Amino acid sequence: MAGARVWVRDSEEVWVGAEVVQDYKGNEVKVLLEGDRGEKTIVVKSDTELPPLRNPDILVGRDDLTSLSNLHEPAVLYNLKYRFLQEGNIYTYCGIVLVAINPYKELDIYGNEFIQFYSGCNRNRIDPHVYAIAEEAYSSMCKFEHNQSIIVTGESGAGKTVSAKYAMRYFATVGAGPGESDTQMEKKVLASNPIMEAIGNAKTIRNDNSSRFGKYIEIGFSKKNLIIGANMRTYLLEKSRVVFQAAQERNYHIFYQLCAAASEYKEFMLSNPDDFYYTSQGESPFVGGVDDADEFDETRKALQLIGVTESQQLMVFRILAAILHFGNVDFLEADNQESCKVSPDDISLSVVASLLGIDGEQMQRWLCNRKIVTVNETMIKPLTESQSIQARDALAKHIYAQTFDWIVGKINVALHTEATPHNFIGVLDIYGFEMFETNSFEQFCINYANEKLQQQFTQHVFKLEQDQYVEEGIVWSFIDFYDNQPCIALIEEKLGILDLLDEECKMPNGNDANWCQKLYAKHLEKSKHFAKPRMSRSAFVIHHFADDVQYETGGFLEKNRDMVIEDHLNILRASQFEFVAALFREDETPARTGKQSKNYNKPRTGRGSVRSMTGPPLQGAKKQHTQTVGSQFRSSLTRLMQTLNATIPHYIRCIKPNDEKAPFVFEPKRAVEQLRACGVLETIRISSAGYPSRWSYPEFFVRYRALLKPADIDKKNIRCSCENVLQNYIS
Ligand code: AOV
Ligand code: MG
Repeated sequence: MAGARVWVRDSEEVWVGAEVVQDYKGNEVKVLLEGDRGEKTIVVKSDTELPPLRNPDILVGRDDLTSLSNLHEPAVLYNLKYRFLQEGNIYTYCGIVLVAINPYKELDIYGNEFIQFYSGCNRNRIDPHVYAIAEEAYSSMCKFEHNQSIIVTGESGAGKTVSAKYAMRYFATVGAGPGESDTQMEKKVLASNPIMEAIGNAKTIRNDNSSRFGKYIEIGFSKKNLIIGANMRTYLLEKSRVVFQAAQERNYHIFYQLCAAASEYKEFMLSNPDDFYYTSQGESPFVGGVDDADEFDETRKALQLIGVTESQQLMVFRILAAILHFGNVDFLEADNQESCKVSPDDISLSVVASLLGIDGEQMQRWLCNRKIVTVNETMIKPLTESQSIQARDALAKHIYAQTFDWIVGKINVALHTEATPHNFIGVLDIYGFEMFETNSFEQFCINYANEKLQQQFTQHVFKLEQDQYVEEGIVWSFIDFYDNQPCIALIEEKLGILDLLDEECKMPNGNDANWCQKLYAKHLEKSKHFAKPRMSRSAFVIHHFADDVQYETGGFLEKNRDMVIEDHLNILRASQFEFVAALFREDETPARTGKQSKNYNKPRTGRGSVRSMTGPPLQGAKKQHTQTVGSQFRSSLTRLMQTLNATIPHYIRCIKPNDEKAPFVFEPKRAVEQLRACGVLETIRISSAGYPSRWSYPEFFVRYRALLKPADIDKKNIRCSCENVLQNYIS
């Protein structure tokens, strides 16, 4: 074995190249490491096992990882790194998956000429690209008349939203009718992006433009494969961000955009984001390289394009400005600390009242008191200062969520088509797996969604593999693959985490601590995906497919209940502005999210009980949603999986190569973590456990014909010639 080129584990580089210099001694192999690293003795499991073998140089830089002869983690990592650093290629295939490494640099590979180039091309003949995947989906739709989806995954900041936007741009271009179309449908489809980013994206420590909601947009095509409409479903907006931001983070972009245009809207009395509690907590009001005023212009243009009139825009901005002022409402605690009132010298509430056209006195009253209705009487109970702050924040979140939903509804109306699309291509862009210092309900839901997508992916790949074997008549028994069903079961099944959370929410004295104890009692040592952190009695750990995440239970119940006080809503419903009043009337909820019809989601514009993820219905004195946020999310994910499973999926796996957002820097440790987590290596494991090489007869013939004597070559029967090669050389 001396001379064999192998890969050896390394604490920094993960894997380094080496050459075997000495044969086995027991289970030890001596190797010479590349790059002046010297010699090293490594231990292998048995004297028949080699360290992973390196591929011949001719294969380095292959654009499809599954075409590598030696298919394993070091080969994959090296190949991706080589393409990324040496060739500046961010895209590589791994079988059916497109791996995209975030370059953190504008690349000149997305212009219209590239779209034209990829259009109509078979992916095997051209460089991997998000446009190639989009083309594959488009042509597959045209050919098979089947719905498709593009599923983009990857951790926060990996490049999902960027990839999804390019995919949408591709469809908008190839699916546009000839000449200038009257409806400008494709322009409207694209205009939805800046709007949704303004109201649903924010700066986090992981990503300056982090999506804080999930989105599945179905682009509908006619029989002639031209775009005729679209429909968007959104998933669980992170509402808590409206009232709270961690250090270095921001609220939703739209608030800063609005502040940047303060001078245009004098009546809103806006100023610097630093002046508002809701936009200053992160102490980081700017995003590098972003001009909020310019972005705001783009947001407004896009709103105009999808048909939000200027007066409607003004109302939306008015409401958003009111939210900022609302966050500045201060309370004065009474001496006995049992009640409070709005500070008399604080004008914020009166600004809110005038902006929203509501009764400020009433609002003041119901911010500081609560009505308690019993069988016999109705009592008024004063609230403490912290309860009043909580009530204020809950209402601010609700107002934002209703506005968000109204805009989503408007977009859906604009994208709606009377004709039923012949087929659709769905593009899924959700929030990526994330883990912060402190993780709460939001991270729990986000990571749960990613867990579901991961499962959808492995099941699909697994099934494809199996189908291919059946088709080729190859007999073999299947290997195990990492199945994350037990983790999903822990979260969503009966007496699982969400179920116990809902139970606790129903209890009159339910609280986070009790729920946490119940989780320990039920799942500790019973589920291998559940653990209790050593130093805490108020947190739990889930072993996710991507990583272990510790969740703090504080706040889960409140976020899951998501209650708004009925008296507050009544004040808003009595607004002098019909726009505001309608936003909070139950029966006028505009077209919403999370619903689907059998084939294509017609936007719902009429009245009815369409409820959104972000603004569910309310009932009773202190209204409780018929469904908790967690169980709504669970149902909407189930529906999403059903939709995805009924389409032909195309996967894009985004990789974040470094945490510094540095252009073309590849940290092998970070990359390998994600490759392991996102299923790329799992796919490879499935492939290489079966038959790792897939060659067509012509490909095989071209590569190995040199080994044949002319007499063995039968050009009319390539298959037979291939068999001759094998017969001659494999004994
Ligand atoms: P995400 O969607 O995966 O994160 P984004 O798509 O927002 O991540 O990408 C983060 C940033 O990386 C972008 O704002 C760009 O600056 C850069 N980037 C990503 N892809 C490219 C590309 N192809 N070319 C150039 N720059 C790119 V999150 O929504 O946080 O889960 O929740
Ligand atoms: Mg995103």
